Amino acid sequence: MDISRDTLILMYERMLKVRHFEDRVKDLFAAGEMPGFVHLYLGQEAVAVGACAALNDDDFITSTHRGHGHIIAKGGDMKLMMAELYGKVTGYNKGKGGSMHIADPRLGILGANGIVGAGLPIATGAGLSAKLRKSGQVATCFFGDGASNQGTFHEAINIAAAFDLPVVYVCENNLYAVGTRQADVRKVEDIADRGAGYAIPGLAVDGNDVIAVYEVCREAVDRARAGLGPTLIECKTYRWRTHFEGEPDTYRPLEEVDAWMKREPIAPYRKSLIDQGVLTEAEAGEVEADVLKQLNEAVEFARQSPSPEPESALEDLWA
Ligand SMILES: Cc1ncc(C[n+]2csc(CCOP(=O)(O)OP(=O)(O)O)c2C)c(N)n1
Ligand SMILES: [Mg+2]
Repeated sequence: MDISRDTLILMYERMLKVRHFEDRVKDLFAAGEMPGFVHLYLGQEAVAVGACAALNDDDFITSTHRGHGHIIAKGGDMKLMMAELYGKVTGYNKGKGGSMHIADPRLGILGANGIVGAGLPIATGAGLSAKLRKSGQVATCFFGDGASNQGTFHEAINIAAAFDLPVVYVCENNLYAVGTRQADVRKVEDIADRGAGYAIPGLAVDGNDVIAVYEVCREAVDRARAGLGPTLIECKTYRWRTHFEGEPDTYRPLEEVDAWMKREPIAPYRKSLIDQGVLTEAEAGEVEADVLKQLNEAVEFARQSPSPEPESALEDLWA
């Protein structure tokens, strides 16, 4: 598949943004600078970035409780995200939503979501809306292996298949739902095989290979835009951290974590870009330095922003 130089570099930059953003949030959360809960996306960068690079700016995504990576990958603003995590009035939701409720309708980001499986019907509705309006838009739905055992998965994909809706269902199979190992609660090996139950394509892909994710998603997006209906894509990946920050890591063999961390997605991609002459070593370093500069600015912006006034607590509750 032909992939433009701009797209190749964008994917490198966005994966670095996700990696550094999450790494910094890990430290800031541990230092007690942020309230609430954070679920980090470290290790899964190639999924969000590969899938979103196949979308246009006005296409939709739905996200999950582990949403920072999806939001950055769709072009979300790190300053507004960081301020939201700090609970500041300058954040995406004026500091009232926190990590699990970040949305940006201008970028087609229909929201992170603390309810497991809730993004599936929302993305399906966005697909139905696009079809009825003949807008040509596509909705990509991110969800976990755990969510694929929820009723919403089956209901949403059934109706999307029956109506040929322009939706790409991207399952991030990171082997666990909190501390439950998926092999203990699911009989099928590949979640992708469940596509057969709805007569739609179901494809499994290495979720740590950004090019593989991009290619399979672009084909699914093209299919969706052509009116040929939804696709189910299972990305095999792993989360490096525990389910949420602060939870003890007692349920995973250390060797398993180590083995997956050795298969990290960014360094080999960077090497391949340099080997192919897409970027020089120096240019690759400049991209990373610029990401770190933007991130430092986002943290300073968040720290220096004011908290919401108590009187505003009941504003913005209804739309
Ligand atoms: C409807 C619902 N059930 C249970 C929970 C509690 N919960 C939060 S995340 C999670 C696991 C989700 O696992 P998965 O879908 O694999 O996503 P991952 O955390 O691995 O990214 C559970 C059970 C919830 N938030 N919502
Ligand atoms: Mg999971």
